[in-house]
Amino acid sequence: MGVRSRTGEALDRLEPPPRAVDWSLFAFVVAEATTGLVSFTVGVPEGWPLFWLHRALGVGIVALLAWKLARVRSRLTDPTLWQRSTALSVLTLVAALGALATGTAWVFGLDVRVSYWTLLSVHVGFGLALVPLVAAHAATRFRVPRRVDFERRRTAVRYTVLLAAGGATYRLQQSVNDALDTAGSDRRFTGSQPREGAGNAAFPITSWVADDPDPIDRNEYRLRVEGLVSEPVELTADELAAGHETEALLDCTSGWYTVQEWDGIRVGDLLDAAGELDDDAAYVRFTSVTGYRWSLPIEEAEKALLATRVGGERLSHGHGAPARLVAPDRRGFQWVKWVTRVEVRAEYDLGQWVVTLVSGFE
Ligand SMILES: Nc1nc2c(c(=O)[nH]1)N[C@H]1C(S)=C(S)[C@@H](COP(=O)(O)O)O[C@H]1N2
Ligand SMILES: [Mo]
Repeated sequence: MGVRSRTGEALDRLEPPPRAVDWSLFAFVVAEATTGLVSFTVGVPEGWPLFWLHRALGVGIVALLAWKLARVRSRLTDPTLWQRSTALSVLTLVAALGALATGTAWVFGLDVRVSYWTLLSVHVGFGLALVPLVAAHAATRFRVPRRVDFERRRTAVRYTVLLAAGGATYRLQQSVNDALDTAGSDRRFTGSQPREGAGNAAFPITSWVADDPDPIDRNEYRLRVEGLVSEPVELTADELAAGHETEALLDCTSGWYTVQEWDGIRVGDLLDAAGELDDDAAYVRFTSVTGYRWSLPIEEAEKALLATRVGGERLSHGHGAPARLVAPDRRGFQWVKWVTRVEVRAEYDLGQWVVTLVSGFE
């Protein structure tokens, strides 16, 4: 028996029953959206398993989709079998292939940009579109899953093999990157690609949908430090240029990272300037002139920096002048630009998740 037919046989044995393939596809897509979104909040290397899981699940979807397409092919290719729901099925397939293709191209280090969107942002777009499409598609063809479809031992073996194969495929892919020395070989564990050089021009300006304020007049600028402090203060831009330096890595969820020397004032020193902290002080909230905001637990905030300079240059407007938050180990979207207010608070700020998406809209 040849290697080919033996692999084929192994694949056949791995193939779940049709209903199980359908439900697994649904579950895998939901798991992909979840791991993908959660990964956006992970900036420390210990978070790597989440990124591996996301990639392994993606390889699993390729296998599931192949089994599914082999089964339903005629429903798509034979016009006499077309139904109203076929259009939705095709749309779902297109989104799935789009997400898989962009994800795959991204891990191989392909660095095409669609205007200012990176391939990774396009991947996220396809992925987010896929969730409601898969849900609607499942609803039109709903079949209650049966216990026989998920017979316990076989199911456990199947999905373990599927995910392990996914992980192995990803490992193999990394070796290919290293051997070919593609842009993919410099990626961080988050998948982000490097932007080299020092200073304002070395890395892109990245802002959310409508967060685009007018340049702030340095002489009129004041930073308010307030909240649960005994002596709220206002500081000028010059007072923030305290000469405290730190090297930190900015990793944007659109798929790039840069290591820069940042210069400014330690947030701990900033808080000292505002007197004593209240006993309830637990978070520090950084708010932009646009309303964009993020909070850090107080111990972490004290070690963070409010930067006025990058790579030896005064921060440019686009990068958040006069002052922006530098929060090591946090993803880029938490590094608030154009900070005008630092507030000590007792409570976690749930609203920040919404505000960062919609700030800047009038
Ligand atoms: N006020 C404000 N701060 C912001 C943003 C924004 O849209 N508005 N974008 C964030 C995102 S998504 C990233 S990755 C970094 C990018 O910083 P840069 O534009 O200096 O590269 O800023 C963060 N700070
Ligand atoms: Mo970002």
